[in-house]
Amino acid sequence: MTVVDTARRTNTPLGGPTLAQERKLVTSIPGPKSRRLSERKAQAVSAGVGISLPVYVVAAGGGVLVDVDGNSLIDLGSGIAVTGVGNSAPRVVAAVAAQLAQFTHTCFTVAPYDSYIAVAEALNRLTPGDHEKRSVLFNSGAEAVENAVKIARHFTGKQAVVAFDHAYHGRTNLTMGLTAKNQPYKNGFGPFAPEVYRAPMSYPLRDGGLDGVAAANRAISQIEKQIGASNLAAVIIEPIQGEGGFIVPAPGFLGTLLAWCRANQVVFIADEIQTGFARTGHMFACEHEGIVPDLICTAKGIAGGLPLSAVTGRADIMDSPQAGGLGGTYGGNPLACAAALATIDTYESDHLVERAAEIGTIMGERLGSLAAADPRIGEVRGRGAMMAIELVDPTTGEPDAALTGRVIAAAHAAGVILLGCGTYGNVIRFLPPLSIPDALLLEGLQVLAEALAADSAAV
Ligand code: PLZ
Repeated sequence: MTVVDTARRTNTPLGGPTLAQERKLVTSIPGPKSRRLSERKAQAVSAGVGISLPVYVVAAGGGVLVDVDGNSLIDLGSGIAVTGVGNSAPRVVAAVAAQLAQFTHTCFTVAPYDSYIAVAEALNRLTPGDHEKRSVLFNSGAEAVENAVKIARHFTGKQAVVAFDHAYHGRTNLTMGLTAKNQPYKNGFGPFAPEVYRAPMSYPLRDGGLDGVAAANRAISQIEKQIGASNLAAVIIEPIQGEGGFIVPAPGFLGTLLAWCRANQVVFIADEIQTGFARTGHMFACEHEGIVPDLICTAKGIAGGLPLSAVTGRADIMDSPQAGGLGGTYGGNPLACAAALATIDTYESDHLVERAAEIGTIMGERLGSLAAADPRIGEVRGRGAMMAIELVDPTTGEPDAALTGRVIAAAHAAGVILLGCGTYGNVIRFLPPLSIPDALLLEGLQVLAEALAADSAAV
């Protein structure tokens, strides 16, 4: 069966590494060669660049990363939700190699090429809604968000933008302003762009069980009183918040907000940079609630690891800016476009939407049974291959960031790459590549279970 074959696949020889799909530690983590590289990094790279797990990678594919010391680690992070199709996925390797031999760059806005158009056509086809759409390509997620805001302002002739509590939209000046969390993203980096406002999010675990419609009405009331729809160009929201803690808003929250935006000539921008491309068990997370955004920002999973991002949306909005108003030297670079076309083909041909849902079932069952027996797991949440646990003090329900840090460190030491997130630093997120074999996924979750058990034994 295709889905299972995909899941069991190790990367084939089309240029991608053929790696044993196993967790194998031959040194302590990090090993001596990685530690030496960390010393060089400290001397050569800005201290502002933090590292979650300082093992230096030499190869990756399927569900593993292999480091310079010869350790093979289980990857439950996908480079932060990027390598959905797996590292060096065979179709991506072949397409990029072929493009590399043809030409590497002309600048699309100087002398164009057809792959850029093909990526735009694919995005227009795949994103929610069957209305007429246009797309524009950039390099990073933050750049896509910046441009979505530019386009919304141009179209509406208005300036204010609303983002939500716990939001993450990037590290450039405007997107730092949209991002909620101070440390480490914003501290000392101001002043931030004007006309950015924050509204309360729906956070079912922590907002007293407010239902989605009530939570949206709370946000809308605040927006109306503090900003006014006549000044508001756009509302931007992650349909499931990523860095903020994999917060899934209560049902009805997104739909109520969208309806208010439509009624008030406010552009509704979905930031699907982390949730997009099969990750949640739909091609886009908005589809879980039948939400059709005006504009949608994508990046990460779009191109199998090559830098590419996009804004896609309603043709009338997207065609508003003057010619020359949108662009950039590298946006929609030919190598990234070749990678994106091969990546999108892989999602579709290998049925990775279904595979993400299957991974969600496996993770949901395993994490659910852990949570049932462990009151420190305050909640298991997420969709498809984007799930998380929120760790709390069982007596007070307060976030337990210290426990979270210890469990992640223990998993790293045991050869499993786990990522933390959350405003309170108490969420562990699971973002496996969709190419991970089931056995490796289950082994990774078993290491998590052992790390949690060992921690409670130690206390
Ligand atoms: N919007 C929803 O998740 C990137 C950030 C990692 P860029 N998230 C990972 C880090 O520490 O910098 C992200 C996101 C959402 C926007 C972005 C920004 O995407 O490609 O990192 O600019």
